[in-house]
Amino acid sequence: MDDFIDGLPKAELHLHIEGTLEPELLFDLARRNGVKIKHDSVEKLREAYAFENLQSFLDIYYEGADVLLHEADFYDLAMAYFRKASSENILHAEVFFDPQTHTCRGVPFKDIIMGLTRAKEDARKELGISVYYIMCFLKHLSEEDAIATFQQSLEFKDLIIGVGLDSTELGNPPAKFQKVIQMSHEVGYRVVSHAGEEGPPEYVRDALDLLKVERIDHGIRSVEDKDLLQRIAKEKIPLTLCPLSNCKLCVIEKMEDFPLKTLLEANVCCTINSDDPSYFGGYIVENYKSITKSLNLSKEDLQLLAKNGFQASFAPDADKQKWV
Ligand code: ES4
Ligand code: ZN
Repeated sequence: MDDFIDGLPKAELHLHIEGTLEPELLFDLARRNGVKIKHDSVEKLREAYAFENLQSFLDIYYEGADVLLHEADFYDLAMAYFRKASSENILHAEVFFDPQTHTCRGVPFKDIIMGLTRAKEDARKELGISVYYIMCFLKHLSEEDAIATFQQSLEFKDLIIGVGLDSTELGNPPAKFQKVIQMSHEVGYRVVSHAGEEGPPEYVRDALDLLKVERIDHGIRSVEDKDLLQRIAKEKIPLTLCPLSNCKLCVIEKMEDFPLKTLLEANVCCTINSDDPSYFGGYIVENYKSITKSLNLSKEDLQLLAKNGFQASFAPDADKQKWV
């Protein structure tokens, strides 16, 4: 089964590039940029990766991102991920980045997007992977801040396929970002949002009704609401699920509780993804292997999940036909 998973052509639709920052690269960049870090070794830093909930993770994750300062840092970060992704037989990746995490420290938007774009082009040439970037607005910041970020992005609109919403969910409902998401639709950005990770099913419903999102990132708490589940299936709204993430952030108690079977039985388009692999103990292959073992999945289940990844992507139909 492990060989089957390794060999399966896969798409990655839910991955935060800042969440691929491995401790080794973090220390290299800290040295290169003269940034001080709290932990004094790679091992000590890894030991700190024990989380109680989403917020306890986010605090450490934003601290880690402090080492990213220059165009070359974003290039190195993304290139390291694309090499890893290619080694796991990922053919297409739609990658989140959080500009506000960096612009608030004085990093120019241009340096972020140019470093990422140079990596995307090299990944296509050297590894044959196709990559899109999705810019996320941080939910714990104000909508005004998101609008300012949206404005900054317009100069680079052709380099960004769409927008998403991530970071602290509880207390930051979809309604808070209605204006900036409306503006995003108007300029032709595709729209996705994290919802129903820690937040209730109502947040998923509001993401659909108020924000008109095309995909829901996580969305597992939708299983608590039968009508919502039926709607997600009927409207073919894909969920980008991240099993190891949900375990590490205590959204579920153990992998056996991951509600994949309930979702599949309700005919929901499920995809498997890695979220923040450096922090959650594994990349996409580990996510597939973990659910396969805990939920006793068949090869047919795995084939469906991998195919859904391509179908739910923003790639043109011609590319999808090539992949599935
Ligand atoms: C995230 Cl797991 C998760 N949830 C929400 N926002 C995020 N940003 C990075 N990882
Ligand atoms: Zn995420």
